[in-house]
Amino acid sequence: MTVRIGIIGAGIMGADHAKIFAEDLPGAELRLVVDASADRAETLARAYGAGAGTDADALIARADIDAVLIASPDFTHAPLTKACLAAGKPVLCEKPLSPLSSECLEVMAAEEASGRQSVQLGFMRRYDQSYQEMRGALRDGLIGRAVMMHNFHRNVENPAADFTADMAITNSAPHEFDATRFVLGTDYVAVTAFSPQLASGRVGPVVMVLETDQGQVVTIEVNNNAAYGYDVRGELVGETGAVSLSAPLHSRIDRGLQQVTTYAADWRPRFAEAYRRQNRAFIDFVRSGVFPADGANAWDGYAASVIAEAGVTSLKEGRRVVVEMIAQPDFYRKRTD
Ligand code: ISE
Repeated sequence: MTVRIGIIGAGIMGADHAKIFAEDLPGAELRLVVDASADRAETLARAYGAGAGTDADALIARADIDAVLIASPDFTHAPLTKACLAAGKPVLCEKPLSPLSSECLEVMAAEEASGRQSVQLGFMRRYDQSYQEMRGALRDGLIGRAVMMHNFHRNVENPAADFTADMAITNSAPHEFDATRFVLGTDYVAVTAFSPQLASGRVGPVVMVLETDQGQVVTIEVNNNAAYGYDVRGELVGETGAVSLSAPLHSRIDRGLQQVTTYAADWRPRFAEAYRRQNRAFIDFVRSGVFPADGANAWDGYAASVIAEAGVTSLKEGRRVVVEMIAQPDFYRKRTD
């Protein structure tokens, strides 16, 4: 069965997903692209011979659309995901599920009421080989019990003129909130956030110290104005060893008594294979109805959103904030038990 995909949002990520579905996944067909801008939708759709439009609800309702990819602005994610649930369409939603944990709970309630899981969340780092190997090393006992995990997430410059330190926590850091939960298999109980100021007046880095329910400490630096390149690093420290992420490197220049490697300008080259694997898992999910073993679900989206809210409060109020999550519903446990 060929899975006919409709994409909502023709921005950077919509375009990236369109390319993956149209060119890299033989089991998928890109059928329709919609965007608030008709021009943008048409330009993207034309590149892959798909249809174009501006109406997301019409896309979700169309009988010749089997599954939906949401890559529109963050605040639209939860309402559109709920519309997909109401229409019985499997959906891969870009992160975050919502900047508001209350909206994530609404999505979870709607999904549970539908009786089956159909929401996959775009935390693609779960499909990155380096995070997978880090998690594997921990599970295989190669480094003993996990004690700390350090994370660095640096962008060249913040993506939009209205970008704020809060958004570093609600839009960028959710990747780390989720990847660390995925690697450690634990949840968070508290977060303390700091933000050193930049002389340039640009949005400064946000540094968070998080505590897990297993007594581990996790540090996360999100620097959206690092200037020099896209750079994601991480190290998991165990009681008998440590494992670091290693970004794929295809070449290195040696000349003039120097060794030079390059950085990408943004996250797409670094995580290209992870996006492909994630989307392939989504297509398999649509066909089989079996939620992908490594995929992020709405519960994971809720967890990231609760941590982000606590982080924003901590930054604003200059204090350690307790992370309070509801008990994990059985519905979302089935996948791992
Ligand atoms: C951006 O919002 C993303 O979603 C990317 O995946 C991330 O790597 C980037 O740093 C964020 O700013």
